[in-house]
Amino acid sequence: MFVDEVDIDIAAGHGGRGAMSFRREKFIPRGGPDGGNGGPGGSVYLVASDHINTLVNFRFHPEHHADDGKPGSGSNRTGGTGHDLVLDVPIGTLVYAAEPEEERHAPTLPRAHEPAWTLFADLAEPGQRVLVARGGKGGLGNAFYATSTNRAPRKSQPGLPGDARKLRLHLKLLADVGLVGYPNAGKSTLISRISAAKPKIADYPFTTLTPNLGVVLMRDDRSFVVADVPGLIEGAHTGHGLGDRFLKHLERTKVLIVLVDVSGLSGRAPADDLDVLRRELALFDAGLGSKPQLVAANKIDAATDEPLVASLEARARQLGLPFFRISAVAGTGLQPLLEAAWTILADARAAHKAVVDLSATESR
Ligand SMILES: Nc1nc2c(ncn2[C@@H]2O[C@H](COP(=O)(O)OP(=O)(O)OP(=O)(O)O)[C@@H](O)[C@H]2O)c(=O)[nH]1
Ligand SMILES: [Mg+2]
Repeated sequence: MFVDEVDIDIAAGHGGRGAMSFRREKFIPRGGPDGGNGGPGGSVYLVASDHINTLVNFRFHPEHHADDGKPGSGSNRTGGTGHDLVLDVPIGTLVYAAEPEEERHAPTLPRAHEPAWTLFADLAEPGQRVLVARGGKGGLGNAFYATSTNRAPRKSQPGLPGDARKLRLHLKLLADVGLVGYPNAGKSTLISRISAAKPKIADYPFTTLTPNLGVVLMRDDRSFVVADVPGLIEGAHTGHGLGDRFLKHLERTKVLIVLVDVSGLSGRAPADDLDVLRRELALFDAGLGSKPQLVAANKIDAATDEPLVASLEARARQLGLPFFRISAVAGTGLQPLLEAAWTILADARAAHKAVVDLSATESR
């Protein structure tokens, strides 16, 4: 199972201080107490959003704070409320809260470093929202303490701290983009180049025996999940090679990158490889065969036979498939490929969102 997991620290805002103040006006010699209450601190919420699909941004920003409440002031003015903090998380995020660590009095006992985690929320539905840290109450101003016997109380409260806690966010990853290709085409090299995944890479076929997932980060906070699956060969749908049982990992993807080795070292014609791969996909599952495909001619750094590359390109064009020349090892040509994958992905997400929104309106 592939999971994205991240620990974060969140803190709600501190309540504002209650004011200590007395009315001062001309002709009213001893005005009564008029210190207002402090405003409450902002709270922290998590919301399931279909705009993001990984937790990776939390890795870079693991601490989050809502605003503090404003202090009260004279003339019985209550302080302003601190702004709430709303954090978007992907749909499907499980939220665990750390149990407060027990105090251990015996100094010889080591402290438990790993806190106990309890499930706090399961954000399965789009828009689902959960309060994870409540803002602190504002302190009472001195106006509150006035009584018939104490008309000039010199007492106010400082406001209470907001909740602060550690959360563990846990998300089961689903691949957005699938890498398919013959064994040894460079799929694992590519995923290691575009994500933090560290799969085994070697110069022989069937190096990858189980799928690898990696998170690809692009500028402007864009991210997607890519899956590297074991190599496919002709007849995979009848069990040849490692067969097609890994292809089910690609069923939920929105776009496939078909990686074809153009170094010439495989001894096969790249254009034929493309046909075989597409046929195996279609024979496995019609849905998989009809997903958008991008053709990537890999090992372009080692390609010595240009007509071989050109014939692959011609075949891709004939099929109406976008074509990219890349070197997974050298990292060349990768940006246009990733941007093209992103565009298809973003369109698919927007279309999905439109359907969800429509069904929400209809059921109203
Ligand atoms: N020259 C060159 N070699 C590459 C390139 N990409 C991958 N290779 C080499 O090709 C070999 C196979 O790479 P892998 O990434 O393991 O290939 P794979 O598609 O994952 O292979 P399987 O897991 O067996 O299906 C390794 O020796 C890589 O170093 C490239 O762009 N240029
Ligand atoms: Mg591999």
